Amino acid sequence: MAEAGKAPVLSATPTVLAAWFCPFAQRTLIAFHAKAKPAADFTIHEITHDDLYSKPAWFTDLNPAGLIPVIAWNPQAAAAAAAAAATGDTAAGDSAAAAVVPAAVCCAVPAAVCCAVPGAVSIKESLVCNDYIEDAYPEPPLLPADAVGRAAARLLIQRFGDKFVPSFYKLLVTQDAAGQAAAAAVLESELAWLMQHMDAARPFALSGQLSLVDCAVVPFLLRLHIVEHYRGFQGHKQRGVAERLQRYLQAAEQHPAVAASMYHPQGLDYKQQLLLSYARYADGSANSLMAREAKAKK
Ligand SMILES: N[C@@H](CCC(=O)N[C@@H](CS)C(=O)NCC(=O)O)C(=O)O
Repeated sequence: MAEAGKAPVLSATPTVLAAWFCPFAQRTLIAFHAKAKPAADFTIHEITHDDLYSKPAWFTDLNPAGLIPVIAWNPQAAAAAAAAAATGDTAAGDSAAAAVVPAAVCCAVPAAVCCAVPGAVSIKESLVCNDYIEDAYPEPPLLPADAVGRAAARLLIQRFGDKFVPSFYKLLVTQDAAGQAAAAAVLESELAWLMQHMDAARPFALSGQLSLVDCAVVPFLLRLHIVEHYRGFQGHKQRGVAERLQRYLQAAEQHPAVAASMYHPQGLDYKQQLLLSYARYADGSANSLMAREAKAKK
């Protein structure tokens, strides 16, 4: 068993709770890498597989749902550290994030982004995290400037989350051939729909620039080899899809923000390790929220 990891020490700059194998966390890492510099502007805290599923208190303190990604920071940490330094209390300064701010400070942030770590802000849900990043870090913009373009982007993101993502998991967790064929048909038609609704002439989904649409869809499109391997999925090779998809993924993988989000902590082959990490979905033994939802879905 992998050794359980440590709790992140929150500072005044955001920490992203992520795992290399998680497509939802990858959405947020792509958006962050597109806008800001890791280490200087944000910290990535890699959660271990064990902690993700055993959910130690420090994790559910940040997100009671026990899901990643989470973006968390402690707005008071800098002030607390400075105050501790001024009084010579270096021990308190070192653990400024741990809880030097009274719990009541939490009331200063809206309840939905408050958490059990006193004073800290905690944002959850990959698409909400990405909207936050877009709002908080304006450059470069990841949405079109015009309202109609923004609506188009949001429709693509919403449909992908409503249809593509559940059918991807459904295809993986379903054990019977008829159920797999039904899920594969939905996945195939959703992939075709997405390709038809992306910009046909330019590299990314909406234009020549990376957008929130790319952040939302690329992590899952990078995992199509998993459904091909375990379920014989061929939808990405269909006419009218294959060529555009190939060009799209080539451009995406070359984008520095996407490239930075494709890592394995021990430096092993990323796509091969991804394949192995989905074995428990394919044999039906995965017990994650997505696996349980997919199994329950008719
Ligand atoms: N709707 C959530 C889904 C996040 C999610 O399911 N993340 C997985 C890792 S890829 C997780 O945290 N799983 C833990 C569990 O299911 O217990 C989002 O978009 O952020």
